[in-house]
Amino acid sequence: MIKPVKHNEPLVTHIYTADPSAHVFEGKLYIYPSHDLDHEQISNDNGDQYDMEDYHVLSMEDENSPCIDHGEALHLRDIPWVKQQLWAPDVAYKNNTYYLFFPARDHDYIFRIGVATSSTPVGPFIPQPSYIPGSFSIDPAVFVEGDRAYMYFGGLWGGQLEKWQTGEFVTDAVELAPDAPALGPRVAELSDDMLRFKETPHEISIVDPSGRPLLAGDEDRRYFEGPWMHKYNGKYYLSYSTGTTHKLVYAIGDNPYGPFTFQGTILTPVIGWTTHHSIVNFQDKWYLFYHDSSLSSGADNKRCVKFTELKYNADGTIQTIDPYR
Ligand code: FUB
Repeated sequence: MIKPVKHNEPLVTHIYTADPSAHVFEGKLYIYPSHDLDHEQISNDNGDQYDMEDYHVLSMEDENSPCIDHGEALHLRDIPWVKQQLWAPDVAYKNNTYYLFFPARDHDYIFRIGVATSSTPVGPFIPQPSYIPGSFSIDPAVFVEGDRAYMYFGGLWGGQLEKWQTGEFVTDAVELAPDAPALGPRVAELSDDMLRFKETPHEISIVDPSGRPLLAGDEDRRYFEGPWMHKYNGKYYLSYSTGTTHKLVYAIGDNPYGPFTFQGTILTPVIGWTTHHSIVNFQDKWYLFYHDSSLSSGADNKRCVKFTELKYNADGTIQTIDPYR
C-alpha cells in the first residue's frame, strides 16, 4: 500500500525527483518535477551531472494523501529539437489545454525552452517540433493571470544566462565583476496560443530596500536560477534560488515585470547543491514544494521532492523555513 505523504519527507521514493512545479488542476495537487536518473555522474559547474531524459507527473488528492506517480509523460526521444538534459519544467492551463514548458539543450548544446501539450494534466504531452522562437536558458515558470500568461526563466552557469548578455549567444562570455549589477531573470508574456513569446523577453530588476540593484557579488541575495511567481494580497512575489549560497529567497513587486524589492529567505540551505521550489495555494493553505538530496544521502544529481506549509506574517513577509528542524 502507498503511504500518505508527510511534510518534509520525500513525496516518492521509487524514483529520484527534483525541481517541483506544483499546481492545482481539477481540484487536485499536481506536481511537475524533473526526473533525476539513478546513475553515477561527476558534478561540475556546467551541470553535466543533471542528465535527465524524461518527465513523470505526480499528484496528491490533498496534503494527507499518498502521492501518485502517473508515469512517463514526455521522453527526450520524442522531441525532435532536443539533444539532451530535460531540466526543470512547469505546466500551465489555458485554452482547455495543459502546456508543459521545459528547458533542454538543442543539437548545438544551447539551452532552449520547449512546449508540449495535452488535454489532461497527466499527459502524455505532445511536443512542438521546435523550441519557442527567441527562447534561451533554463527553468521556465509560467504565471497565468486572467487572459494573460507570463514566462519567467533564466539560470546562471550551466543555465547559460551569462552567455546571453548581448541578446546573442556568446560562447566565451566574460564573467560579471562582483560590483556590476547582477543579471536578472527574464520575463516575457506568452502569445494567446501559449506557443510563442508575444514580446522580446525583458530582464527583471531586483533591488535592495533602498532601491539599488543587487550586485553580482551579492551571492546571498542575487538571482541564480529557479524563478517562481505567485500573488498574495495584491502583490507579486518573485522567488528564486541563490545558487552558490544555496538559499530560496524572494522579492516583492507591484506588477509582473517588477522591479522587485528583495525581502528575505524562504528556505535555508538543504542537503545537496541545488535548491529549487514552487509555491501554491491549495485548500486555504499555502505550500512550499522543494527538493533536497536526502534520499541519496547527498548525491547532487539524485534528489527528492518534498513539501511543507508556508506561512506569512501580518505584513505580507514570508516566515523562513528550516526543513530539518
Ligand atoms: O535539475 C536541473 C537544474 O538543477 C535545474 O534546472 C536547476 O534549477 C537546478 O535545480
